[in-house]
Amino acid sequence: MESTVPKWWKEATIYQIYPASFKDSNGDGLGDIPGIISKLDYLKALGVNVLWICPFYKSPQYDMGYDISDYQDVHAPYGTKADIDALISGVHERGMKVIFDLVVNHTSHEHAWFQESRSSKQSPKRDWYIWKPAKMVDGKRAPPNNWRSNFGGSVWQWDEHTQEYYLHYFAPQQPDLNWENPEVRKAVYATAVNYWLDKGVNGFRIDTVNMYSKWLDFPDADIVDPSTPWQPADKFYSNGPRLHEFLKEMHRECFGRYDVVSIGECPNTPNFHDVLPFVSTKEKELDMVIQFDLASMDHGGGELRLWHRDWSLRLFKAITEDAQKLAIPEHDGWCTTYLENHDQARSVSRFANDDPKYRVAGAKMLATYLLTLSGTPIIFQGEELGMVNMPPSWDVDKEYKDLNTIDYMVELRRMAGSDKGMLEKGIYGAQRTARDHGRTPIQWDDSSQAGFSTAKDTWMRVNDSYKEINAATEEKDANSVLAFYRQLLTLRQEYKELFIYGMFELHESEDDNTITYIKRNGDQNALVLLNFTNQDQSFVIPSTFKGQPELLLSNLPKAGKHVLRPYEARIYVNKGKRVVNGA
Ligand code: TEU
Repeated sequence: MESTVPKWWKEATIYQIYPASFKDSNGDGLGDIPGIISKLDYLKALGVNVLWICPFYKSPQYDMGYDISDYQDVHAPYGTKADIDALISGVHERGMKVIFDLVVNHTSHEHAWFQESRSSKQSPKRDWYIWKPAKMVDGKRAPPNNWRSNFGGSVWQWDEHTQEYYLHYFAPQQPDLNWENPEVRKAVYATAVNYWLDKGVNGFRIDTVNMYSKWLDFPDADIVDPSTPWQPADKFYSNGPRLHEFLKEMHRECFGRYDVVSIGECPNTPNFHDVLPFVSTKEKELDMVIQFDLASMDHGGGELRLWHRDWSLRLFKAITEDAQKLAIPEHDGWCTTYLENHDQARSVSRFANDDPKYRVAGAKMLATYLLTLSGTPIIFQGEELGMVNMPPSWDVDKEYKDLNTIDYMVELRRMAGSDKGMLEKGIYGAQRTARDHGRTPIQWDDSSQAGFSTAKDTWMRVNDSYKEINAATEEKDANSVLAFYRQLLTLRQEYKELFIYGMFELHESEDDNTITYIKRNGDQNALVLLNFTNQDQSFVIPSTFKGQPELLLSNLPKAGKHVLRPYEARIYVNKGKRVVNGA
């Protein structure tokens, strides 16, 4: 086999929508479903073909909808069930597809299943969640083990009513379902998955998909921070003993019965060989996964995960090469490529440069990376405008709304005590990497509230940059980040045999400043050159490039001969040799 098997979801470019911040249609300061519908033509014109809608379901919103209390109902401030139907048909009428977010590792504590489960130890649904008696330590009640939850504190929450602890990998308002119980799995498939697939939804992005199967002996984690009882337990949260069995069953009962896409979010799984079984076609589990290696490269690990650390371009390249391997024919899998999502800071601020002098070139350079790789790219809302992080002048305690950041600040203050240096370092970490940065309202124009809302106050403050960075201004500018995304998205489809199905060949893996790769398919090839620095960088055309290089696209005018200017990106192809439909 010369090339991997074509599929619609391989040719997809996904655009991720975070409903709270996309577009407010009724002036309450919060985005909503009619707001999304009003922008479908904008998305069609952008050139993306699949929309991923983050949770819009009924939820008390402790974690922005990742705490669902009814899988079939809609969070009222976002709209109605009829609005969701209109969204699905509006997307389909425009020839695009739509996927939803599937959050079934946990429910909200307000979900009827949990309400019933916590009502008594005899409840028929008691076993639908994970309950454990207290451990007695020195005559005092203690949780069953020392695991720290993803948002800080213990993963165990004491329940007064029935005098037991329940498990929550995330917030206490997000109790983990007991996937060991076949009734739970059946109920999940019917109510959360197939209900929507029957309505014509084209698939799911699946939240924390590798956390379903638990290590039921719940061993204590190693103590890395003696100042707290709660220790990082990342290696225990994920990839439990029955995970692959559960995913095969979900494929059989759900995804395999429809022509849909399944994209699993897969934290704590850095190793290519561990990822392959999830996505290898013959395993019949998932179509692709969202890995975390790039996304967490500049995050501190351990007890304070928002802590900022330096990242290196060498590692960036090695991670890219590893993911691209999943898509080669002998592995028969597929991968995703993304630089942003609702859990991440803005990529131009993280990986390029958000100084106004370099922002446009930097955002276009990253776009070139995102849209020339094999695997399905995911563009996060606002990334196509080159949106940037919240400014450092904003008060972390006032303007950051994410429970993860709020919990982090509590823990930071506890750890820092009177150590001002540590406090400042911790705040700097939030300013670099907090999830809030991706959640500010989309900047549609330069009117007040950036055209996102007519409300006086929006749920999160609009980024100060909106006068300069906004869709309306960029629409009028042929050299804008938005215009460049449109061009690239057109080229990705036009040259799909290279950018989607071509084989990835990394060059200069040891270079700390630039990324160089060839995408190859038979006699055709494209060379991609990316300068990640604010300095000129020289380059050579790799000797394995076949034919005469012709410049296909560059993010800066008048490309010089052997030098890439700051944040310059170029794509060369051997046009003469082009075979149309060579995929
Ligand atoms: O995120 C899962 C996840 O492991 C991280 O990306 C998460 O942001 C981090 O652990 C926080 O410290 C998913 C969702 O994308 C995220 O928004 C939810 O908060 C989380 O699951 C729980 O549903």
